Amino acid sequence: MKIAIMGAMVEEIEPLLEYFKDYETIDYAKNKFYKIAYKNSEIVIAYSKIGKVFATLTAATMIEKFECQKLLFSGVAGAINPSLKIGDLIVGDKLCQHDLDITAFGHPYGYVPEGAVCIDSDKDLKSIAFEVAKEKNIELKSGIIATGDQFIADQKRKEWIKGVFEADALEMEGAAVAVVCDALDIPFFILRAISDAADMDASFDFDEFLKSSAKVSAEFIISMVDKIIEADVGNSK
Ligand code: 3QA
Repeated sequence: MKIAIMGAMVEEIEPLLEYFKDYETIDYAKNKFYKIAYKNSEIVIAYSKIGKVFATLTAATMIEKFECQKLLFSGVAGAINPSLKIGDLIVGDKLCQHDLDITAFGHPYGYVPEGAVCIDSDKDLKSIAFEVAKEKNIELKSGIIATGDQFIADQKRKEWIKGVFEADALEMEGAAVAVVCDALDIPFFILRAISDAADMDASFDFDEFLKSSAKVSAEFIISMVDKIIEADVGNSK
């Protein structure tokens, strides 16, 4: 099986590369892809760079060029739900684009014709995540993640996103990955550890907690990989 693990920023994949160590580096599409032979499988790791466009390019490349059959995203997020504190983990049940707006034509926020406001992530990968959380006694929350090409450091914008999308956390790539994987029929999983509260202190907190929260997320993803491979034993490659 071929599994893609994606982040947006280098800090989000560094703990993965440190863990897997032996990788082949492939330059493609002005980016680097790190290929690892692991057990009977292959893992491809990359960070896309920030935002929906780069995330779309990288997710599509992972699937179309590197032939990945499942995609896991690991990274950090801003919290909307007040129960989420810095370092807490959230799985994206549903992903939506908070900055997609053709409401002038009477459509809801986040919607364009032939698209959907929200895209569901893969149930099987989610249940593996909750198994891991249970075994390791890690608290894992799940909820709606709102994606947009904006770093949110503003209480008002955050409240707006919460009100319109009922979102629990926000970031800048998840929904783009969801659109690609949904279109290409690739099971995907979006995991984020909270780095800030998307309010006026967001940029300070972000700088301080990016690395530590990215590590929390990456470590959780690592503990999912073996189970994903085991669960797929029936499938060749
Ligand atoms: C932020 C990163 C982007 O990939 C989305 C982190 C955490 N808190 C957020 C918030 N609003 C939106 N997204 C997030 N990621 C990139 S800007 C900082 C770049 O530093 C999730 C996320 N409040 C560059 C140094 O010059």
